[in-house]
Amino acid sequence: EGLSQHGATSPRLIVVSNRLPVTVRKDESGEWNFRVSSGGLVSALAGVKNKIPFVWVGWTGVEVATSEQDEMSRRFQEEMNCYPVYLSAADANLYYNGFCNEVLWPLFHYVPLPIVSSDGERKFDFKYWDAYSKANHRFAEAVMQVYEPGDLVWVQDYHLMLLPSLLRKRIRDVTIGFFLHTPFPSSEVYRILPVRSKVLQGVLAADLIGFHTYDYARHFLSVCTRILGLDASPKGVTYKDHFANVGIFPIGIDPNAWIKALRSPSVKERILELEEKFRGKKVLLGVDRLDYIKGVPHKLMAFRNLLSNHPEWKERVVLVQIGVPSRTEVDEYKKLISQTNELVGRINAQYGSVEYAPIVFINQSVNFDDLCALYTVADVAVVTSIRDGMNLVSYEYVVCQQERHGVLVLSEFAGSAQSLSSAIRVNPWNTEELANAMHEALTVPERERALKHWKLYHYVTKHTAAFWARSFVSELQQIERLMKMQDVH
Ligand code: GDG
Repeated sequence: EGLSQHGATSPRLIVVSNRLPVTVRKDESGEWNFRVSSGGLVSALAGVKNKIPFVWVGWTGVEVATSEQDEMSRRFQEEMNCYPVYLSAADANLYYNGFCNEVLWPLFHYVPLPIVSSDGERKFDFKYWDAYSKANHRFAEAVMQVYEPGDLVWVQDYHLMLLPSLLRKRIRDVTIGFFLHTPFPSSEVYRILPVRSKVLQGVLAADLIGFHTYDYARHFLSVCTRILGLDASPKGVTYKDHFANVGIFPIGIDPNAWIKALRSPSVKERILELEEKFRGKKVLLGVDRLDYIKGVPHKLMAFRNLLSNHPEWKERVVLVQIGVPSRTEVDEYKKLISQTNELVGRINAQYGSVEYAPIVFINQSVNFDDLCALYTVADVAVVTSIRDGMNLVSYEYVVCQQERHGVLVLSEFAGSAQSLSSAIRVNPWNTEELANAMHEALTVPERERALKHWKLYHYVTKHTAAFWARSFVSELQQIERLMKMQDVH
């Protein structure tokens, strides 16, 4: 146990994701600064650390001159166990903004490609595809630099769908896992993708393909049958003599990080300040990256209906909406910022007064303490995604509501709606229904709130990020063992 077949070192988990969990920036003196970020994947992997050591491969997020790369790689490796992938700014733009975020992201969230883009050109640009393929090759080369026989490779998300096959070509018996953090769409939407077969074939070289929900897995399997004509069973798909297992691994959060923060003096102080600020008012809260999949305009319009249908709420309810800037180089996201600002302005102008602005829109990221405090003081959290792989905000709100038992309004199009059945579930496209749900949420009696909360809390604290990572990695290890046994025979 603990020794790889080659005896020297124990096998590691090589995690590959688009970005490393580190923000790299050049300071004024020209020195590179590294700041480790505390993303969801980081806390998830903390849950497997004592099971298997891991290293991380990913893009730096910035262009680094060739002359500086060796030194940077050395620092990454020594300080953080990370192996950077370098991309030129031009390639990164076509790969990341282009193929990932203008093609795959919208399509996987049921937003089909526009017939013509704003500059009158065809939307699907093969330059994007070439850059995507080139970037995936770069990641494959980076993994090859790190890989030692016996290591497991775990590829994350839609940015790297060709990577499993590129690795398989280089190392025949490598064990590869792939996890998709977004939804996987129905075959009728997926088939729009001009390079649909190539993308599928890329992923199918993995040994285990994981999704958040049963529906995403089901869509994937039927796409394999309908587009590639493959035999699929609920367990997986065979493609060219290789069996790709398919599994469902719903991600979660690290509840303890939030529970601990809620006990800290700085968060407690922030809670008191916010309570004072919102005294006499109910608080609805939205926390989203400013992405069109989050349905922020849908939420604002429903909130407007709440104010017009229920004038009694005037001056007595506030919607605090965090909209963290995201992918601001992509046209659709630029449009969304101005639409959101305009809608907020109009609603505040129509329903506000000298003392009262019904919507507080924060178009910035807030710090962790503030976020904890906001989750705590909010009477209702409103998640209105038009599609969302899972949606961790809904979970975070639940763990911060242990004392107050706030109510969660949750879109049925978020993956988390599959498990959080005690939320008030809504169709965000039905503005009137969403407005009614907000009203209902604001008026649920305490006994009912406590019961609903208890059920939600139970789920969120059990299905954690660490549990997700552990389940995926143990399944992958089991598959590896089975494969080795078959090789022996
Ligand atoms: C993708 C999928 C899937 C937000 N604002 C602030 C802030 N946040 C943090 C939240 C939460 C995270 O960002 C957002 O996570 P979500 O899961 O809600 O959404 P995506 O970013 O779209 O993530 C999603 C996820 O991958 C995991 O598989 O669930 O469906 O789309 O943790 O707390 N954090 C801070 N300030 C903010 O202003 N500090």
